[in-house]
Amino acid sequence: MAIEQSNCIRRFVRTCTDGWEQGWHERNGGNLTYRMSPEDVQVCEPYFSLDAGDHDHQWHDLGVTAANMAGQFFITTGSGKFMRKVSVDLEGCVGIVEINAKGDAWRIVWGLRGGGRPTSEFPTHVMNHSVRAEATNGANRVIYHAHCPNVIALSTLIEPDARTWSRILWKSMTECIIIYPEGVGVVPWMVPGGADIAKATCELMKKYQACVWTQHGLFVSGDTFDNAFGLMHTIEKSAGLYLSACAANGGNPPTKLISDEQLRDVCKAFHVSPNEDFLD
Ligand code: 2HA
Ligand code: ZN
Repeated sequence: MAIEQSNCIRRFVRTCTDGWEQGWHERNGGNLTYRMSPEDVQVCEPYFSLDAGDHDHQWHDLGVTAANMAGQFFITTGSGKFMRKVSVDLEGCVGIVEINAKGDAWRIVWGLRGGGRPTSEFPTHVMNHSVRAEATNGANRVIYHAHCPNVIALSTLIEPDARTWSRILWKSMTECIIIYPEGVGVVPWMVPGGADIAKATCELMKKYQACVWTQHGLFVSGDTFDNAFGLMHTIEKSAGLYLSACAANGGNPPTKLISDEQLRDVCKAFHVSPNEDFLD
């Protein structure tokens, strides 16, 4: 077997390709990380290497500390790498990174050949893995960031407010509230790749599975690649439906959005508890 055939790498690559095909990843836009299970590590370990020459093998400061991520291994897209190229140049675009025993440094153990580094959002991803693992009792393994065009367009029109966003998204497509009954968090416009956006996102991800990054895109989590991708897709589609309905209505908000009562009925039928703060 080659490492390319492992389930975790196959699913990682498929997610990158799916996101590219959706039009979410212009140039080097977006990034994906996966926290490997012990079985994943066992399957991939024979391919790990700490020899100089294959890739940078030094420990590097993470810039933050995530104690519950100590000793974990992550598959990550590389800084400046293109999602479009992941399926054709896996070892150049993607790496496996180990977190040290203190949870404050990383080193590459596989991939990112030719001097590659983990995504510029790696500290943000690791901090959010830490928060989501805590919030889901270890179930969450995927953090995914994409430049979804409809979400970005909508963020240029409405206030960066979680209640406003959640209501619009829930009310534009019936099954949204089943997928994210807690709603979505919203991070106001911030410089990407820094400590501030990492902290702001982490604070919100204690409560939400997904956060809008105003005029930038979407940041989601999930237990599996399918669920993280599906959440991204559901939110992006709903934002697009709202925008098309506004356009079809001469630029005015749609007149027949799903009512609060209907949202409650859906929740009842599907046994989910909505975030009551966001319902009238
Ligand atoms: O990886 O999308 O937010 C490039 C980005 C940073
Ligand atoms: Zn981005």
